[in-house]
Amino acid sequence: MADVRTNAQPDAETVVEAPLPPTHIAVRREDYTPPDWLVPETRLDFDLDPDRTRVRATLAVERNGDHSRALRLDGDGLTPLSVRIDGEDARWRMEGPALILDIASDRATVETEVEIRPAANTKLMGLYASGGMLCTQCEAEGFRRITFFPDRPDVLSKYSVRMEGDRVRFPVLLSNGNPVASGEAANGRHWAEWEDPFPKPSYLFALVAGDLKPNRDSFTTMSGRQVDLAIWVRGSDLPKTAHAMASLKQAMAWDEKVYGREYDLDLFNIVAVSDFNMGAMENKGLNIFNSAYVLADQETATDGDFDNIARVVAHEYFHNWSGDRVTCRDWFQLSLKEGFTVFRDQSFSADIGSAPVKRIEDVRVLRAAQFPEDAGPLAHAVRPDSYIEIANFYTATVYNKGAELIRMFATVLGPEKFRAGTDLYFERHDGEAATCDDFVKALEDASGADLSAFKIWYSQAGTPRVKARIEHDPEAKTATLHLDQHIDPTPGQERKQPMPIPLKTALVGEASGHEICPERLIVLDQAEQQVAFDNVVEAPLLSINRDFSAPITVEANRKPHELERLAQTDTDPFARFEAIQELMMRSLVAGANGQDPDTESVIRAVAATLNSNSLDPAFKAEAILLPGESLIADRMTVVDPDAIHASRDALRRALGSDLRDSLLSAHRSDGAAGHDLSPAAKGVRRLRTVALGLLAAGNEREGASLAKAQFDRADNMTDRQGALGILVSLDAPERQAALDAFYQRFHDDPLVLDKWFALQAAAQRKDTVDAVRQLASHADFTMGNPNRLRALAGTFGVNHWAFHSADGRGYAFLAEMILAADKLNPQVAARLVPPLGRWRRYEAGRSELMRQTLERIVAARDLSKDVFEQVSKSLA
Ligand code: 0A1
Ligand code: ZN
Repeated sequence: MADVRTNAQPDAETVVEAPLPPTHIAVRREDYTPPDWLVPETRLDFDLDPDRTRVRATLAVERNGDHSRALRLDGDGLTPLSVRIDGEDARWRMEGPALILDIASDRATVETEVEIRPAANTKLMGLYASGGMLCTQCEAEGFRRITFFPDRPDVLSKYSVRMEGDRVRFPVLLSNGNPVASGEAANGRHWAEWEDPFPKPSYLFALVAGDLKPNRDSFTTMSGRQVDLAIWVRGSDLPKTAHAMASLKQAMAWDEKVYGREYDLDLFNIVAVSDFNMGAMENKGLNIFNSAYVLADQETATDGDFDNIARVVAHEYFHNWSGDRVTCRDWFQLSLKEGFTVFRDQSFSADIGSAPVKRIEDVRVLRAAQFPEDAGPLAHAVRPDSYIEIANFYTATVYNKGAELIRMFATVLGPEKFRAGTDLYFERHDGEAATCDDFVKALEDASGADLSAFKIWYSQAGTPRVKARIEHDPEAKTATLHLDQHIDPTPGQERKQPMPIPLKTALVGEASGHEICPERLIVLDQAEQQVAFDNVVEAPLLSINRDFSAPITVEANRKPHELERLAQTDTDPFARFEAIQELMMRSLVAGANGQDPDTESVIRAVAATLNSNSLDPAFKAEAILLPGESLIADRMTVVDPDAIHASRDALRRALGSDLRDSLLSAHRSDGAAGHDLSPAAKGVRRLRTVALGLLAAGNEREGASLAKAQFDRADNMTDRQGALGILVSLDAPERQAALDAFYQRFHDDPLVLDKWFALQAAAQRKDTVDAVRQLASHADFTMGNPNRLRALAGTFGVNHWAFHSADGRGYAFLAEMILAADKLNPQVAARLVPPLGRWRRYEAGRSELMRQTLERIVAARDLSKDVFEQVSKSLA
């Protein structure tokens, strides 16, 4: 039955059935129209209580343009308790979840009142309870779960907020902007008022009420203003906030220096919450963080955790300009703020750490998360054309490929013109809701460059595959580079156009090892293209897509010995990394296909890297780490997970035993005190564990005892987790001993306990599927906490070999988790689906089991639209 409720016609008989807004139907980009009504001012009044919170909203509304359409206020699960227009009780009706008001005048004051139940909000969207506090998450469409509002990013409003709540339970009351007043109220309650002078879309609204303690600091901006900073956490977590605070100040200084962006309020608050669907949220002046991206100390956080905190703190802070001051017109433009902001946080991390290693890490993430997206049933463009549930589009494509797109603009324009372009973008669109086209236009206008050809990167999905072949004419001392590009069809895009692909390219002399033709930027923009090189004085080796200048895959006709040579001589660190990885990949794919894996060339290349005196340990660690099993799967026509695992295992064993001495000395290398977070010390620790992993592959007994020794001696979580991560995959008594010791020591720390779950879900063992099932019944497991669910089910889903157990038990387990989680938190449940989605690529037995599993999920009753979209698209 259509969900039509109204106050004007309370009798069911007389209710005219309005068409139900279809919920599982796609929203399309081409249907965008400007808002019918604007809301220049919004006043919110919260009477806070976990069980029943009253929300009164007073909206100053203004007709936008010449039309007579009603005012439509989005709602989600809300029932109006009262609706007033200009102070009078008003007639209203519901269309599905939305509140519809007919307003005759062009301006009006609309007041609504609703009651919501934060403690019962398991979706963690809107106002919800977490660890005794109340907090909000509104992006993308959570605000409509708090109050009726035109909940779309192009309706910008100035907010003033009053909240009242129990003084003991909620001593701290925060919202966006600046505090303007506070006081005591009756019955042990108190109140606070906040005002945000910057108009913002509803998705940036935030409120926090809880018993929190601040780590306070301050930052003086480039124009000499003092900004008060505070990171709010539970009192016992205060000692773990130093790194986040230091990162925040670094990020503020960096954005001034690199982008000329100054912070604009006098106050910047960060709050850590334990239950959060994503990483963090950039609400204006009041960022809300998953505690995993705030809390860290040497004992409980790894180097990777510290890096992630700096990255996410910077990311959210950078959104103040790329997202808040200039926001998105509609959700199809999501990459306008996310791709750009990821690019900004990547550049920041590169600047404060090791740039080459950061670039390798970023490409690793892209290949692991985005390339599979582009190659599977959920492929979509950086600027998608349609969605059923926008929460499903916070993807590696929108974020990470979006960042690569911005990086290509920066590469093509060069740093000065790119900066002029971003300056113009911020200036031109300050206070507006903009589009991806606006961004490109600003870059073009400021630089004089024509970037129109590059816009196809926003609209065309799929990863281009570039074939490259170099032909040398020794007589003429010339070389010709033959390039062609191809993109496989993706859903809804059968035919692909050639894309402009910026390729940083150089030629390296095979004999001399010198760069004989210096790096140049080639833009491949045809299906096929040839590029001439002069002065090619010796046989050349092709160094292409240096620094990963384009998000593509390259198939170059390079022989193993040429790759080996490049791995030792290429002056571009990324290209050097690529050469060795390509060598490994070819060996692994050959092995998995039952062909000769040519292990010798890999062993020589790894040995040369390990023993090099000029390479730093962090780079060595990245270079000698074998490509993961899913990456190998991406290279196979028909995926056989057992064959891939066997091939990878064999290569690791060979490396471990043949290079034992070099690996041992890398493992033992010193110079990394546990508290030392310098890039150099992190590199030493990283190599220590990567080497240990190979040693354990070569000799399980020796590996187990070395790993246990590292575990027992560790004075930091990096070494401890690294050792445990190796032990969990071994059949050794040290394994259980270490797992138990870890649990005993850390079971009271939820973030560390997440690691304990995740490490076991990642174990390379036949019985991992049984282990995860048992862990799902562990007393410390809960589906209600997204971090815990991801640690177990999310990690297991990407444990290629274990998940793809031939009997289908891995699929069955994940399906159970998805269906159970969907009842509580659809957003998080939907994010578990993609590993099942690639069923077409697997060998027949698994493929059929995966498909059946998806069918079973989609047949479930009351499936959320989040999971419905992911599963139905995976089956289509
Ligand atoms: N804009 C945030 C990501 C984010 C998106 C949706 C959320 O809802 C649960 C939460 C956070 C960012 O890019 O950091
Ligand atoms: Zn973001």
